[in-house]
Amino acid sequence: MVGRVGPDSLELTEAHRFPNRPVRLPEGLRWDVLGLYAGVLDGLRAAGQVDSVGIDSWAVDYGLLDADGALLGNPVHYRDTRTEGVAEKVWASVPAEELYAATGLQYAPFNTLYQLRAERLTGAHRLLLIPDLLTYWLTGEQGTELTNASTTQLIDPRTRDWASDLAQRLSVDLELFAPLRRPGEAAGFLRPEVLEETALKGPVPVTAVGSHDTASAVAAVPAAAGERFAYICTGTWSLAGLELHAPVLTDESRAANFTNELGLDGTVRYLRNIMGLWLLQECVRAWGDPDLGALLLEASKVPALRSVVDAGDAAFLAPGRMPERIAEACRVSGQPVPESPAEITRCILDSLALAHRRAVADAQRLADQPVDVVYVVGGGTRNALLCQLTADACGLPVVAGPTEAAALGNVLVQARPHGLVRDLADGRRLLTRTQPLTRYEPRGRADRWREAEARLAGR
Ligand code: LRH
Repeated sequence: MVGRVGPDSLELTEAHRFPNRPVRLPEGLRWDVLGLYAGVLDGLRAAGQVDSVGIDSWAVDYGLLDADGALLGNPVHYRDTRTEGVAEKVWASVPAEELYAATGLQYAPFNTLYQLRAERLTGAHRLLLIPDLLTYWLTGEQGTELTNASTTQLIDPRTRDWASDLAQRLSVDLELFAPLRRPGEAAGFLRPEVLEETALKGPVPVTAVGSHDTASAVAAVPAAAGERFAYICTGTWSLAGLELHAPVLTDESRAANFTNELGLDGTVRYLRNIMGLWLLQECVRAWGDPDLGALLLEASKVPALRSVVDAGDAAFLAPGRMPERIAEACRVSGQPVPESPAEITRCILDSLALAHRRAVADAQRLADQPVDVVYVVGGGTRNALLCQLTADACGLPVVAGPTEAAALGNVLVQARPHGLVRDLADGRRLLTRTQPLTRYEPRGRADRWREAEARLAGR
């Protein structure tokens, strides 16, 4: 994506798009990270001359480098099964309560900390999270960007630095990680070979951004200063919660599985992971990629809330057989079993809206921070039915947009050292003035959502 930022303008254009296809090998699910890097180079070539480059990606995953800086094997996908049963081993050394008090991170089987427990570290001298790995290949310089580092479960959200005592207790060698760098800091320059391959003229600086895609997406929530808002970053995942100025580390918050990831300018992303459109993406893949617009139209005509599943359930994490798994979840909870693609799609969208409702309500309660509006950003903003259902379920207006929130949040941070954007609030002002947004008012009966919620809770 190429961003153009001026004092009163912000434009994004797509230079190049390529699929990110995980690969199933006999040893497990892996990322094709060389393919991704090649895609990045193609993108830079297609973009043409730029003043700055910044990289963000999904969280928690990493590549290991040997003493010469060469990649040791294909990075493991966080949906791989290697972390099954690993958390319990970690909790035997440090109980889950203590882990949460020290890091504020939700339990997810794929947190880097658990992955490391399942890792063979022989010969590994350095661990680089995915965006840091791509940045290293572009610049030759190694660093660990803070917002993404906060998803490793090795960062203390109060000090915004490594949780060294915890690492020591768990025998994690923090020397594996390159020094922390913060969004807005310089991350090097494109290497001469990269310039040659992309036909760009140097020097081209690379800037550390909120390299966790969700940090960048939250930075692009077009809220006004002083507004009381919740956000939902929708895409493969739904990340729903609040922006706070201090972490919530209570045991109640842990039990509700809320996470305290780090955002820009000293903020905390207090949110819950919900399976998101992954549920639909996997079904669509199983159905041989039917026309999505037609499917959503049909789904809008299916009666609402007939069957719902728990869209926060880690049972939906792994790929494969998704229509069957959803139907099965409805069957075992004694609800009508959705059969046609339209019925299953409706079940997924109702379930996501319900999970959004629960997360937005729980976050307000746990952080004691009420809201008046829900901002929905990311790929799911294209799904009008999901946005409307989310407004209905939350009983709050939804403001949807921008769709390319992560890319915009990324670009806004790069614009800072150029003097074009001062801070988070300034970036958001620019977004509100320049990005098309759609408002959805809540409709329908709130008691129907309460009933569906009770149905799930009573499983
Ligand atoms: C979204 C995301 C999310 C993480 C998950 C692994 O892309 O970064 O914030 O929890 O991927």
